[in-house]
Amino acid sequence: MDFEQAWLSYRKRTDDTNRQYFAAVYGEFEEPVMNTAFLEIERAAAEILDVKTERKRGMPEPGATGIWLKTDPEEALSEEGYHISERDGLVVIAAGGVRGILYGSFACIRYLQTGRTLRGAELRENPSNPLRILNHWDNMDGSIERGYSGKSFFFRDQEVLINERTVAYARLAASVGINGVVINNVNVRGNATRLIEEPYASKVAEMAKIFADYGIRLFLSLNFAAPMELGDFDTADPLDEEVREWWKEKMGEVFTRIPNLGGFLVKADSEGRPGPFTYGRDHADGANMLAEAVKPYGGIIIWRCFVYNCQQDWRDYKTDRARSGYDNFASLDGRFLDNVILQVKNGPMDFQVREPVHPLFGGMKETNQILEVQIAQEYTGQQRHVCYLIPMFREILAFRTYCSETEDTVADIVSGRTWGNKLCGMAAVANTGDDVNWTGHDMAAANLYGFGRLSFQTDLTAEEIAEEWIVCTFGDDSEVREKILKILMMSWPAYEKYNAPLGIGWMVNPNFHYGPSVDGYEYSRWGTYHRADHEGLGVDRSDRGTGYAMQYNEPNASLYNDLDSCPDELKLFFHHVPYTYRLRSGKTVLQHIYDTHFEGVADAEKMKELWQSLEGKVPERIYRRALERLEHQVWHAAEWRDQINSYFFRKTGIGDEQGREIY
Ligand code: GCW
Repeated sequence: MDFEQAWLSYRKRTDDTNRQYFAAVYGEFEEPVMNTAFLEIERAAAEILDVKTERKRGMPEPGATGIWLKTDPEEALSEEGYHISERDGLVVIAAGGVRGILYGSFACIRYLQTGRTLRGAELRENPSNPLRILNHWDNMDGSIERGYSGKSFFFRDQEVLINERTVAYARLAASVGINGVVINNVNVRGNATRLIEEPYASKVAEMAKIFADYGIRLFLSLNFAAPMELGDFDTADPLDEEVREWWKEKMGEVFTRIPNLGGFLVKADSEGRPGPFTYGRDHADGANMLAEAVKPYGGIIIWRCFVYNCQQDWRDYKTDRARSGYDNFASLDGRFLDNVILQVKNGPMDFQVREPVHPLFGGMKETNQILEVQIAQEYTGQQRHVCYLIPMFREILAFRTYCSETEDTVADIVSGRTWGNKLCGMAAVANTGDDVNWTGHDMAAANLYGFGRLSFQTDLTAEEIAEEWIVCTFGDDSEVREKILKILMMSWPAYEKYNAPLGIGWMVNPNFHYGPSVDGYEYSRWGTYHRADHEGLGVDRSDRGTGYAMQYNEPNASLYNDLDSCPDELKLFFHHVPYTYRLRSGKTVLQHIYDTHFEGVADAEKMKELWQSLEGKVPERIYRRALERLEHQVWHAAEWRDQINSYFFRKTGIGDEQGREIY
């Protein structure tokens, strides 16, 4: 099987002070996750230290050295939390539950990978977010919606695929703290609707077992119209008694067949998918019907809020796609059952390189919420451009919503700190496929690694996460570390610079969402406009325009509503402004566009040069693969620069203050 181990490709370390600990592991290993923890420690010890680990049942004798895996309800730890402490040659990994033991074990392995000694170690972690989920948009024919790293490793030719890669994937996910995985596309079509039935369900159960051994719960995306497609109903009305009965029975079957199933993710009434609207019902009716049916089995329903009118008339200046999430869901606050979670994209549009934070965060007080981000780089360079997204996610998490006096950030809300709820967390649309390196661009693995680490430990900085990933992946040569860190940290700002300016977004080729096309979506039905004319551009979302800004709590509403106080980077998202308007930076909008587009390309060149200076210091195959992409990125960034700059030069007739070439 042709795949690498990404950050778990262990390299030897000879000069290690950690050998003594890894020679013996104490504990009870019957429970499958405990057994996994042992096997992982054993494997790391063999591959990194050349040490053979002995499995020792029970408690260590006084004076013994090694690692003791100890579930300990006495410790002030959540079920997934762990406490690592070393004294006199014995490392104790104490945890609230078996998954905590597994995460603690991977944390110990990170000590090895990053060359830190466990002597005197003292580390206590409780995960920040209860749910840390990857959403795969994989289809049963093996394709992946918005997939940029090859084909699905979950499905092939309408079959569920289980092989070595399944386990390798579970290891990668668990090693960074992922505890939930949705294996199929939210657009549930064709045979995917049947995943809840035989013959598929038994295969899904087999996969769920593999994941369960790594502390991960498997989820499926569900087709709201299943009663019509699988049953013989002519309705899927959530208030129809027979439909409700059908779901209850169906869920009884599914959870019996797939005992480790976590529940379901649902995209309803969105981009042509069926949902409760057809029957004059609302999202609470829809979600609650399913929640009731899965409740007896401890299942949860994750209901997406990506609901908007995708049949808009571009001539219509009043309808605003950005408003739709809030308009559809905010008034339903308090109506969802407690095993329903609303999953909200980070911004109100769709994963653009820059968007304001979605106003549903802080807009609902009695509803469980998951923050959905996208590490599949649909709009951020499709894993051909480097774009390290963790700095963006950190900004989103730190956003103050003003929904309460304290603990009001997005991180507070989705961790459960604000309202005290337990079902909440973070989800990422995954960036994996069956490419040999999992993520197409080798650098994109930093987003996969980073999402897991950040969702587990939200207080880690983007730099800390990047450095950890670099050292685990490439070793700890200081030049390699510094240069790759530099590339990663400059990559999102660079992408933003040569992309659509100042928060407006969407200047991409329709459908594929790759490459510049300023008017690509301007006269379409998707609600994604920049409204550029010869005088200015941007969408008026203030109270004089669509009113979107007023969906925020104060003082955010006023901050965005007012042209001058609105932050530069979001100016065109909230306002239609003249090209000659001076930003807070002192530059005119037009000159800002020119400057950032020239800078963005220079940044891309810089990233390529930094990488080239590492030739011979990183593995040759990785060097080549990434170089090819960086070369493409430089070329493609120039394409972005020249199309965007020329477009605005032609619209305005105003040249660049510095006289640089515009076409
Ligand atoms: O970003 C859009 C994508 C669709 C996707 C949709 C969604 C799965 O272009 O491909 O569909 O979002 O999030 O549901």
